[in-house]
Amino acid sequence: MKILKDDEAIRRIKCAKGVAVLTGAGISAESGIPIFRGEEGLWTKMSPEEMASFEAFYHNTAIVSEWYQHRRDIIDKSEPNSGHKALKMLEGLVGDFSLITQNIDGLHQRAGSGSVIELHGNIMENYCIKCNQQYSPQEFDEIYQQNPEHIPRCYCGGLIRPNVVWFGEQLPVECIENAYQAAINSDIFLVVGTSAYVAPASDLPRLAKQNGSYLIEINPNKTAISHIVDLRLEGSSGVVLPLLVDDFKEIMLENKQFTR
Ligand code: BV8
Ligand code: ZN
Repeated sequence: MKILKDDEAIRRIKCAKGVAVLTGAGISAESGIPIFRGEEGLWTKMSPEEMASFEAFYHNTAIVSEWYQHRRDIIDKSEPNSGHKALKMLEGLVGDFSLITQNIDGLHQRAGSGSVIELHGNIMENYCIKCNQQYSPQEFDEIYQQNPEHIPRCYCGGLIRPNVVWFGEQLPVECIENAYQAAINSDIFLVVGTSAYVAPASDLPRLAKQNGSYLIEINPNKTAISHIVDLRLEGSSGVVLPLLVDDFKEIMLENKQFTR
C-alpha cells in the first residue's frame, strides 16, 4: 500500500462495483492552468459574476472574449499531468467508472479518458448566440484575429460565445442527470481539486454520501465538503492520484486471487 492505510477504505475498494470522480480546477493546476479561488486564483482580480456571466459577455464582449482567448492560449500550451493520466488508468481498472468534471479545459480527454461528463462545457467550442452556428477553435480564432476590437461576430451578425456554462445559466440537462445518476450508483466517490463551492456540482458528493458512497477527497487544502468526507488525502492530485491508483490496482489484484 503506497498511500491507503485506512482499513475501511481498503475494504470498501475491495467490494466496490462503481467508482465516480468529480474533478475541479485543482487537477489542472499542475498543468499550469490557474485555479479560480485562492491567492493565485483567476477570481482574485475580478469576481466570477463580472466575467463568467452572459451579462458580462453581452455588455463587455471584447474584455470577456479576450479573457477566454487568453485562457485558451494557456490551455493550448499545457499538457495533461500525472493526475489526469492516473484517472485514465483507474477507468481501465474499474467496471463501472464515471468521470465528471467542472473543468472546461479538455485535459481529461487529452489524457485519453473515455466518456467525460463536462458539467460546465468546453472552452474550445464556440457558437453564435443568434443562429447557433458552431465554430471550431481555428474558425473562431480566424474571426477573432480579423476583428481589431476582438468582438467575434457570426456571418449572421450575432455574437459568438464560448460553449461554457456561465453563472446563472442552467447546466446541460443530460450532463447533470448523468452526473447525479453516477453519484447515486457509485460505491466510491473521489472528489479531486475542487473547493466544492459552485452548485449544482457541489451537490454531487453529498448525494453520493446520502446513497452510501465512500467519499475520498484529494486536495492540499480543506474545502466546503471536507467535513463530510470519509477520507482526506492531503496533497497535490498529480502526486496523490498515481499512488492511490496503484493501491486500487493492488487491492483489486489481491481480491481477484482470493475470489477465484
Ligand atoms: C445554476 C465555467 C441555475 C465558466 C463555471 C448562492 C449560494 C449558492 C449557490 C448560488 C448562489 N447564487 C447563485 C448560485 C448558483 C451558482 C453558484 O454556485 N455560485 C457560486 C459562486 C456560489 N451556480 C450557477 O450559477 C450554476 N447555474 O445554478 O443555474 C439555473 C437553473 C435553471 C435555469 C437557469 C439557471 C452555473 C455554475 C457554473 C459556472 N461556471 N465555469 C468559466 O470557467 O469561465 S464555475 C467555475 O467554478 C469553474 O467551472 C470551476 O470548475 C468551478 C468550481 O471551481 P473549482 O473547480 O472548485 O476551482 P477553485 O479554484 O474554486 O478550487 C480549486 C481547488 O483545487 C481548491 O480547493 C484548491 O485547494 C485545489 N487545488 C489547488 N492545487 C491543487 C488542488 N487540488 C489538487 N491538486 C492540486 N495541485
Ligand atoms: Zn449566427
